[in-house]
Amino acid sequence: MRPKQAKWRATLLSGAAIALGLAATGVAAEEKPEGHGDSPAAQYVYSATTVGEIDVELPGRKPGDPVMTQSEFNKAATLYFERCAGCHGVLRKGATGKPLTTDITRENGFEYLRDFITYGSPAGMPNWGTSGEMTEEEIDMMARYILLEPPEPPQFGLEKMKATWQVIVPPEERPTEKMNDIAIDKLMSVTLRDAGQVALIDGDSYEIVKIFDTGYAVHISRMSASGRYLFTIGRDAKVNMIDLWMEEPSTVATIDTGLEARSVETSKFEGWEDKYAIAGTYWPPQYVIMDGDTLEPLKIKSTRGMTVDTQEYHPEPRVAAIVASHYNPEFIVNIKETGKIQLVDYSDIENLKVTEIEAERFLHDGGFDSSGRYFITAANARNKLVVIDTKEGKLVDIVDSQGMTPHPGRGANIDHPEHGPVWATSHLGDASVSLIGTDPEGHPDKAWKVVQQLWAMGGGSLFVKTHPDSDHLYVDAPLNPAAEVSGSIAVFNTADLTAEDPEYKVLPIAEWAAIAEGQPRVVQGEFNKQGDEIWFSVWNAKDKQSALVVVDDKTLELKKVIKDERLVTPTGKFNVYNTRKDVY
Ligand code: DHE
Repeated sequence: MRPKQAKWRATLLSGAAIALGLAATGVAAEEKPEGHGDSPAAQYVYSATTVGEIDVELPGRKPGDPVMTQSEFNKAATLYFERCAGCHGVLRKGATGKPLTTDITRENGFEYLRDFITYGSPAGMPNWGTSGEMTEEEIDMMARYILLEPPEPPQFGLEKMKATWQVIVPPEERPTEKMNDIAIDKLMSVTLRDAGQVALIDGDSYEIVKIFDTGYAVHISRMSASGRYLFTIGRDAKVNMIDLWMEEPSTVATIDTGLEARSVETSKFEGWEDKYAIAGTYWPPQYVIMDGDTLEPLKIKSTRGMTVDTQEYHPEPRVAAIVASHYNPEFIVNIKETGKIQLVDYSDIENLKVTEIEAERFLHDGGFDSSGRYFITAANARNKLVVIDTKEGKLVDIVDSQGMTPHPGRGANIDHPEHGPVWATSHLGDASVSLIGTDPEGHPDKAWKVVQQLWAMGGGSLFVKTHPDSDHLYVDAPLNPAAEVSGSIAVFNTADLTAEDPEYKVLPIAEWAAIAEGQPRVVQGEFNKQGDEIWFSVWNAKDKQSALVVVDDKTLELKKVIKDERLVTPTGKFNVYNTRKDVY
């Protein structure tokens, strides 16, 4: 039960960066490279699902262009945006994968491209053909498609945003005090991914309070600082603003902020509570600051610019995690492909001041240390953790996470018996959990260093979780290929971390959920407000039963299984109190 790093690196590395090695002309295509396409990292590649739905226009035919009909071009574009854009970029200029611009693809030619897509490469390109994921016909079409100039999805400026913006209940018609007897801080907002909904679940009775229609494949929920408004963002960049004070909590405003998105946040600095909201988009590459009462779009800022290392222009740097500073009136915005973190000062948005911090490319998710001062975020494709001092507005350090593809979610803060305050992340590509010291004053020799590595069940982990009142660190592995691992949770006792090789207990969460059909994955623990129980999603296919499993944090025993036919594909869960106060 203790796979060591080397073994897991060997088996999972191949898919960690799906890079089409076209620049290396002459590299022979191989028979099915082991593990391609079915490694955890390969399953966790961004899919531009909404962009994939837009109609694109076949470019005018030039001499030497492959023959393609408009309908084939549309189909190929959808396939490209959904399967390939995550690594090679929407505009094919390259991201974690190599560029696929026509100067490169045309030099390689149709047969080469067709074989490359069919067989993959040892550098990380999946074997789309031999794995059965694309038909011969689709591959033929895709090889022709990438010989043509890429279509560019539309931009999304103020006019378009305003055209989608709806204030369903204006602020003056909303209550001035809480009108219901719901224990708001105890609510759990649960993403129902494939239903495009969120469920609000009562933290005491486990009853569903209400289900809301939100954006397509909704991604996360965030709370306004006061705890009154809940914001959700769909993959289609739709933001919903839900007023939890109304007699029946309801959506009071919505807006489309672009075509693809993953992040939303609200202003939290003292004196600015609930004043602004911000949404970051994958396409177009930009973020928008909105009025915190109505979602009126106020300021849009493009993220296009130079990469941090090679200082080359990048046309589509996506916005990854956004958090709100507790020390300054600032949003902290991760810009993925350029590797920059922007501190966006919202105290005067007409004269917007942005501090741009040089970090590391491929920034993804992250969270605060226990003091709320330091933001620690993963540059996952570079195996690095970047530390930002949000009080001073500076880069503190860039730390090697010592594992393969760190994926912290918001991370987990532990008071370590030997090393003092530490922050934890697990990894997508191996079984390790890295603990880094976060107390530069009390433990200066440990600060911003990996002070300990733990070994959990296996690769494919996405989220770790604890709570200030808990003695446990929970580690999931939803993308692990083995069903018994992806259906379980590893739990470390944080008081026992001084042992030479700390053991973990395995909680068979999927088994406890007793779901007859499918192979559900167990994902993302979230504590309740009191910190005495943790909820897990048992995430099954859309047409199969899913569940939420509640575990007693003190006894590690099953407390409750929540099943309801409306709980379709539950993934992320956000307790109102913990989310608004950044407790994790
Ligand atoms: Fe997420 C957070 C992006 C796939 C569940 N996800 C985030 C954040 C980003 C992101 C940028 C941080 C938001 C923030 O803090 O502001 N996620 C992406 C992707 O690009 C990716 C890899 C592929 C895609 O096309 O979307 C992706 N994510 C997934 C999933 O497949 C998950 C497991 C299930 C789902 O619902 O889609 C998933 N992501 C989550 C969750 C969080 C998240 C639950 C918030 C965790 C938290 O505790 O804060």
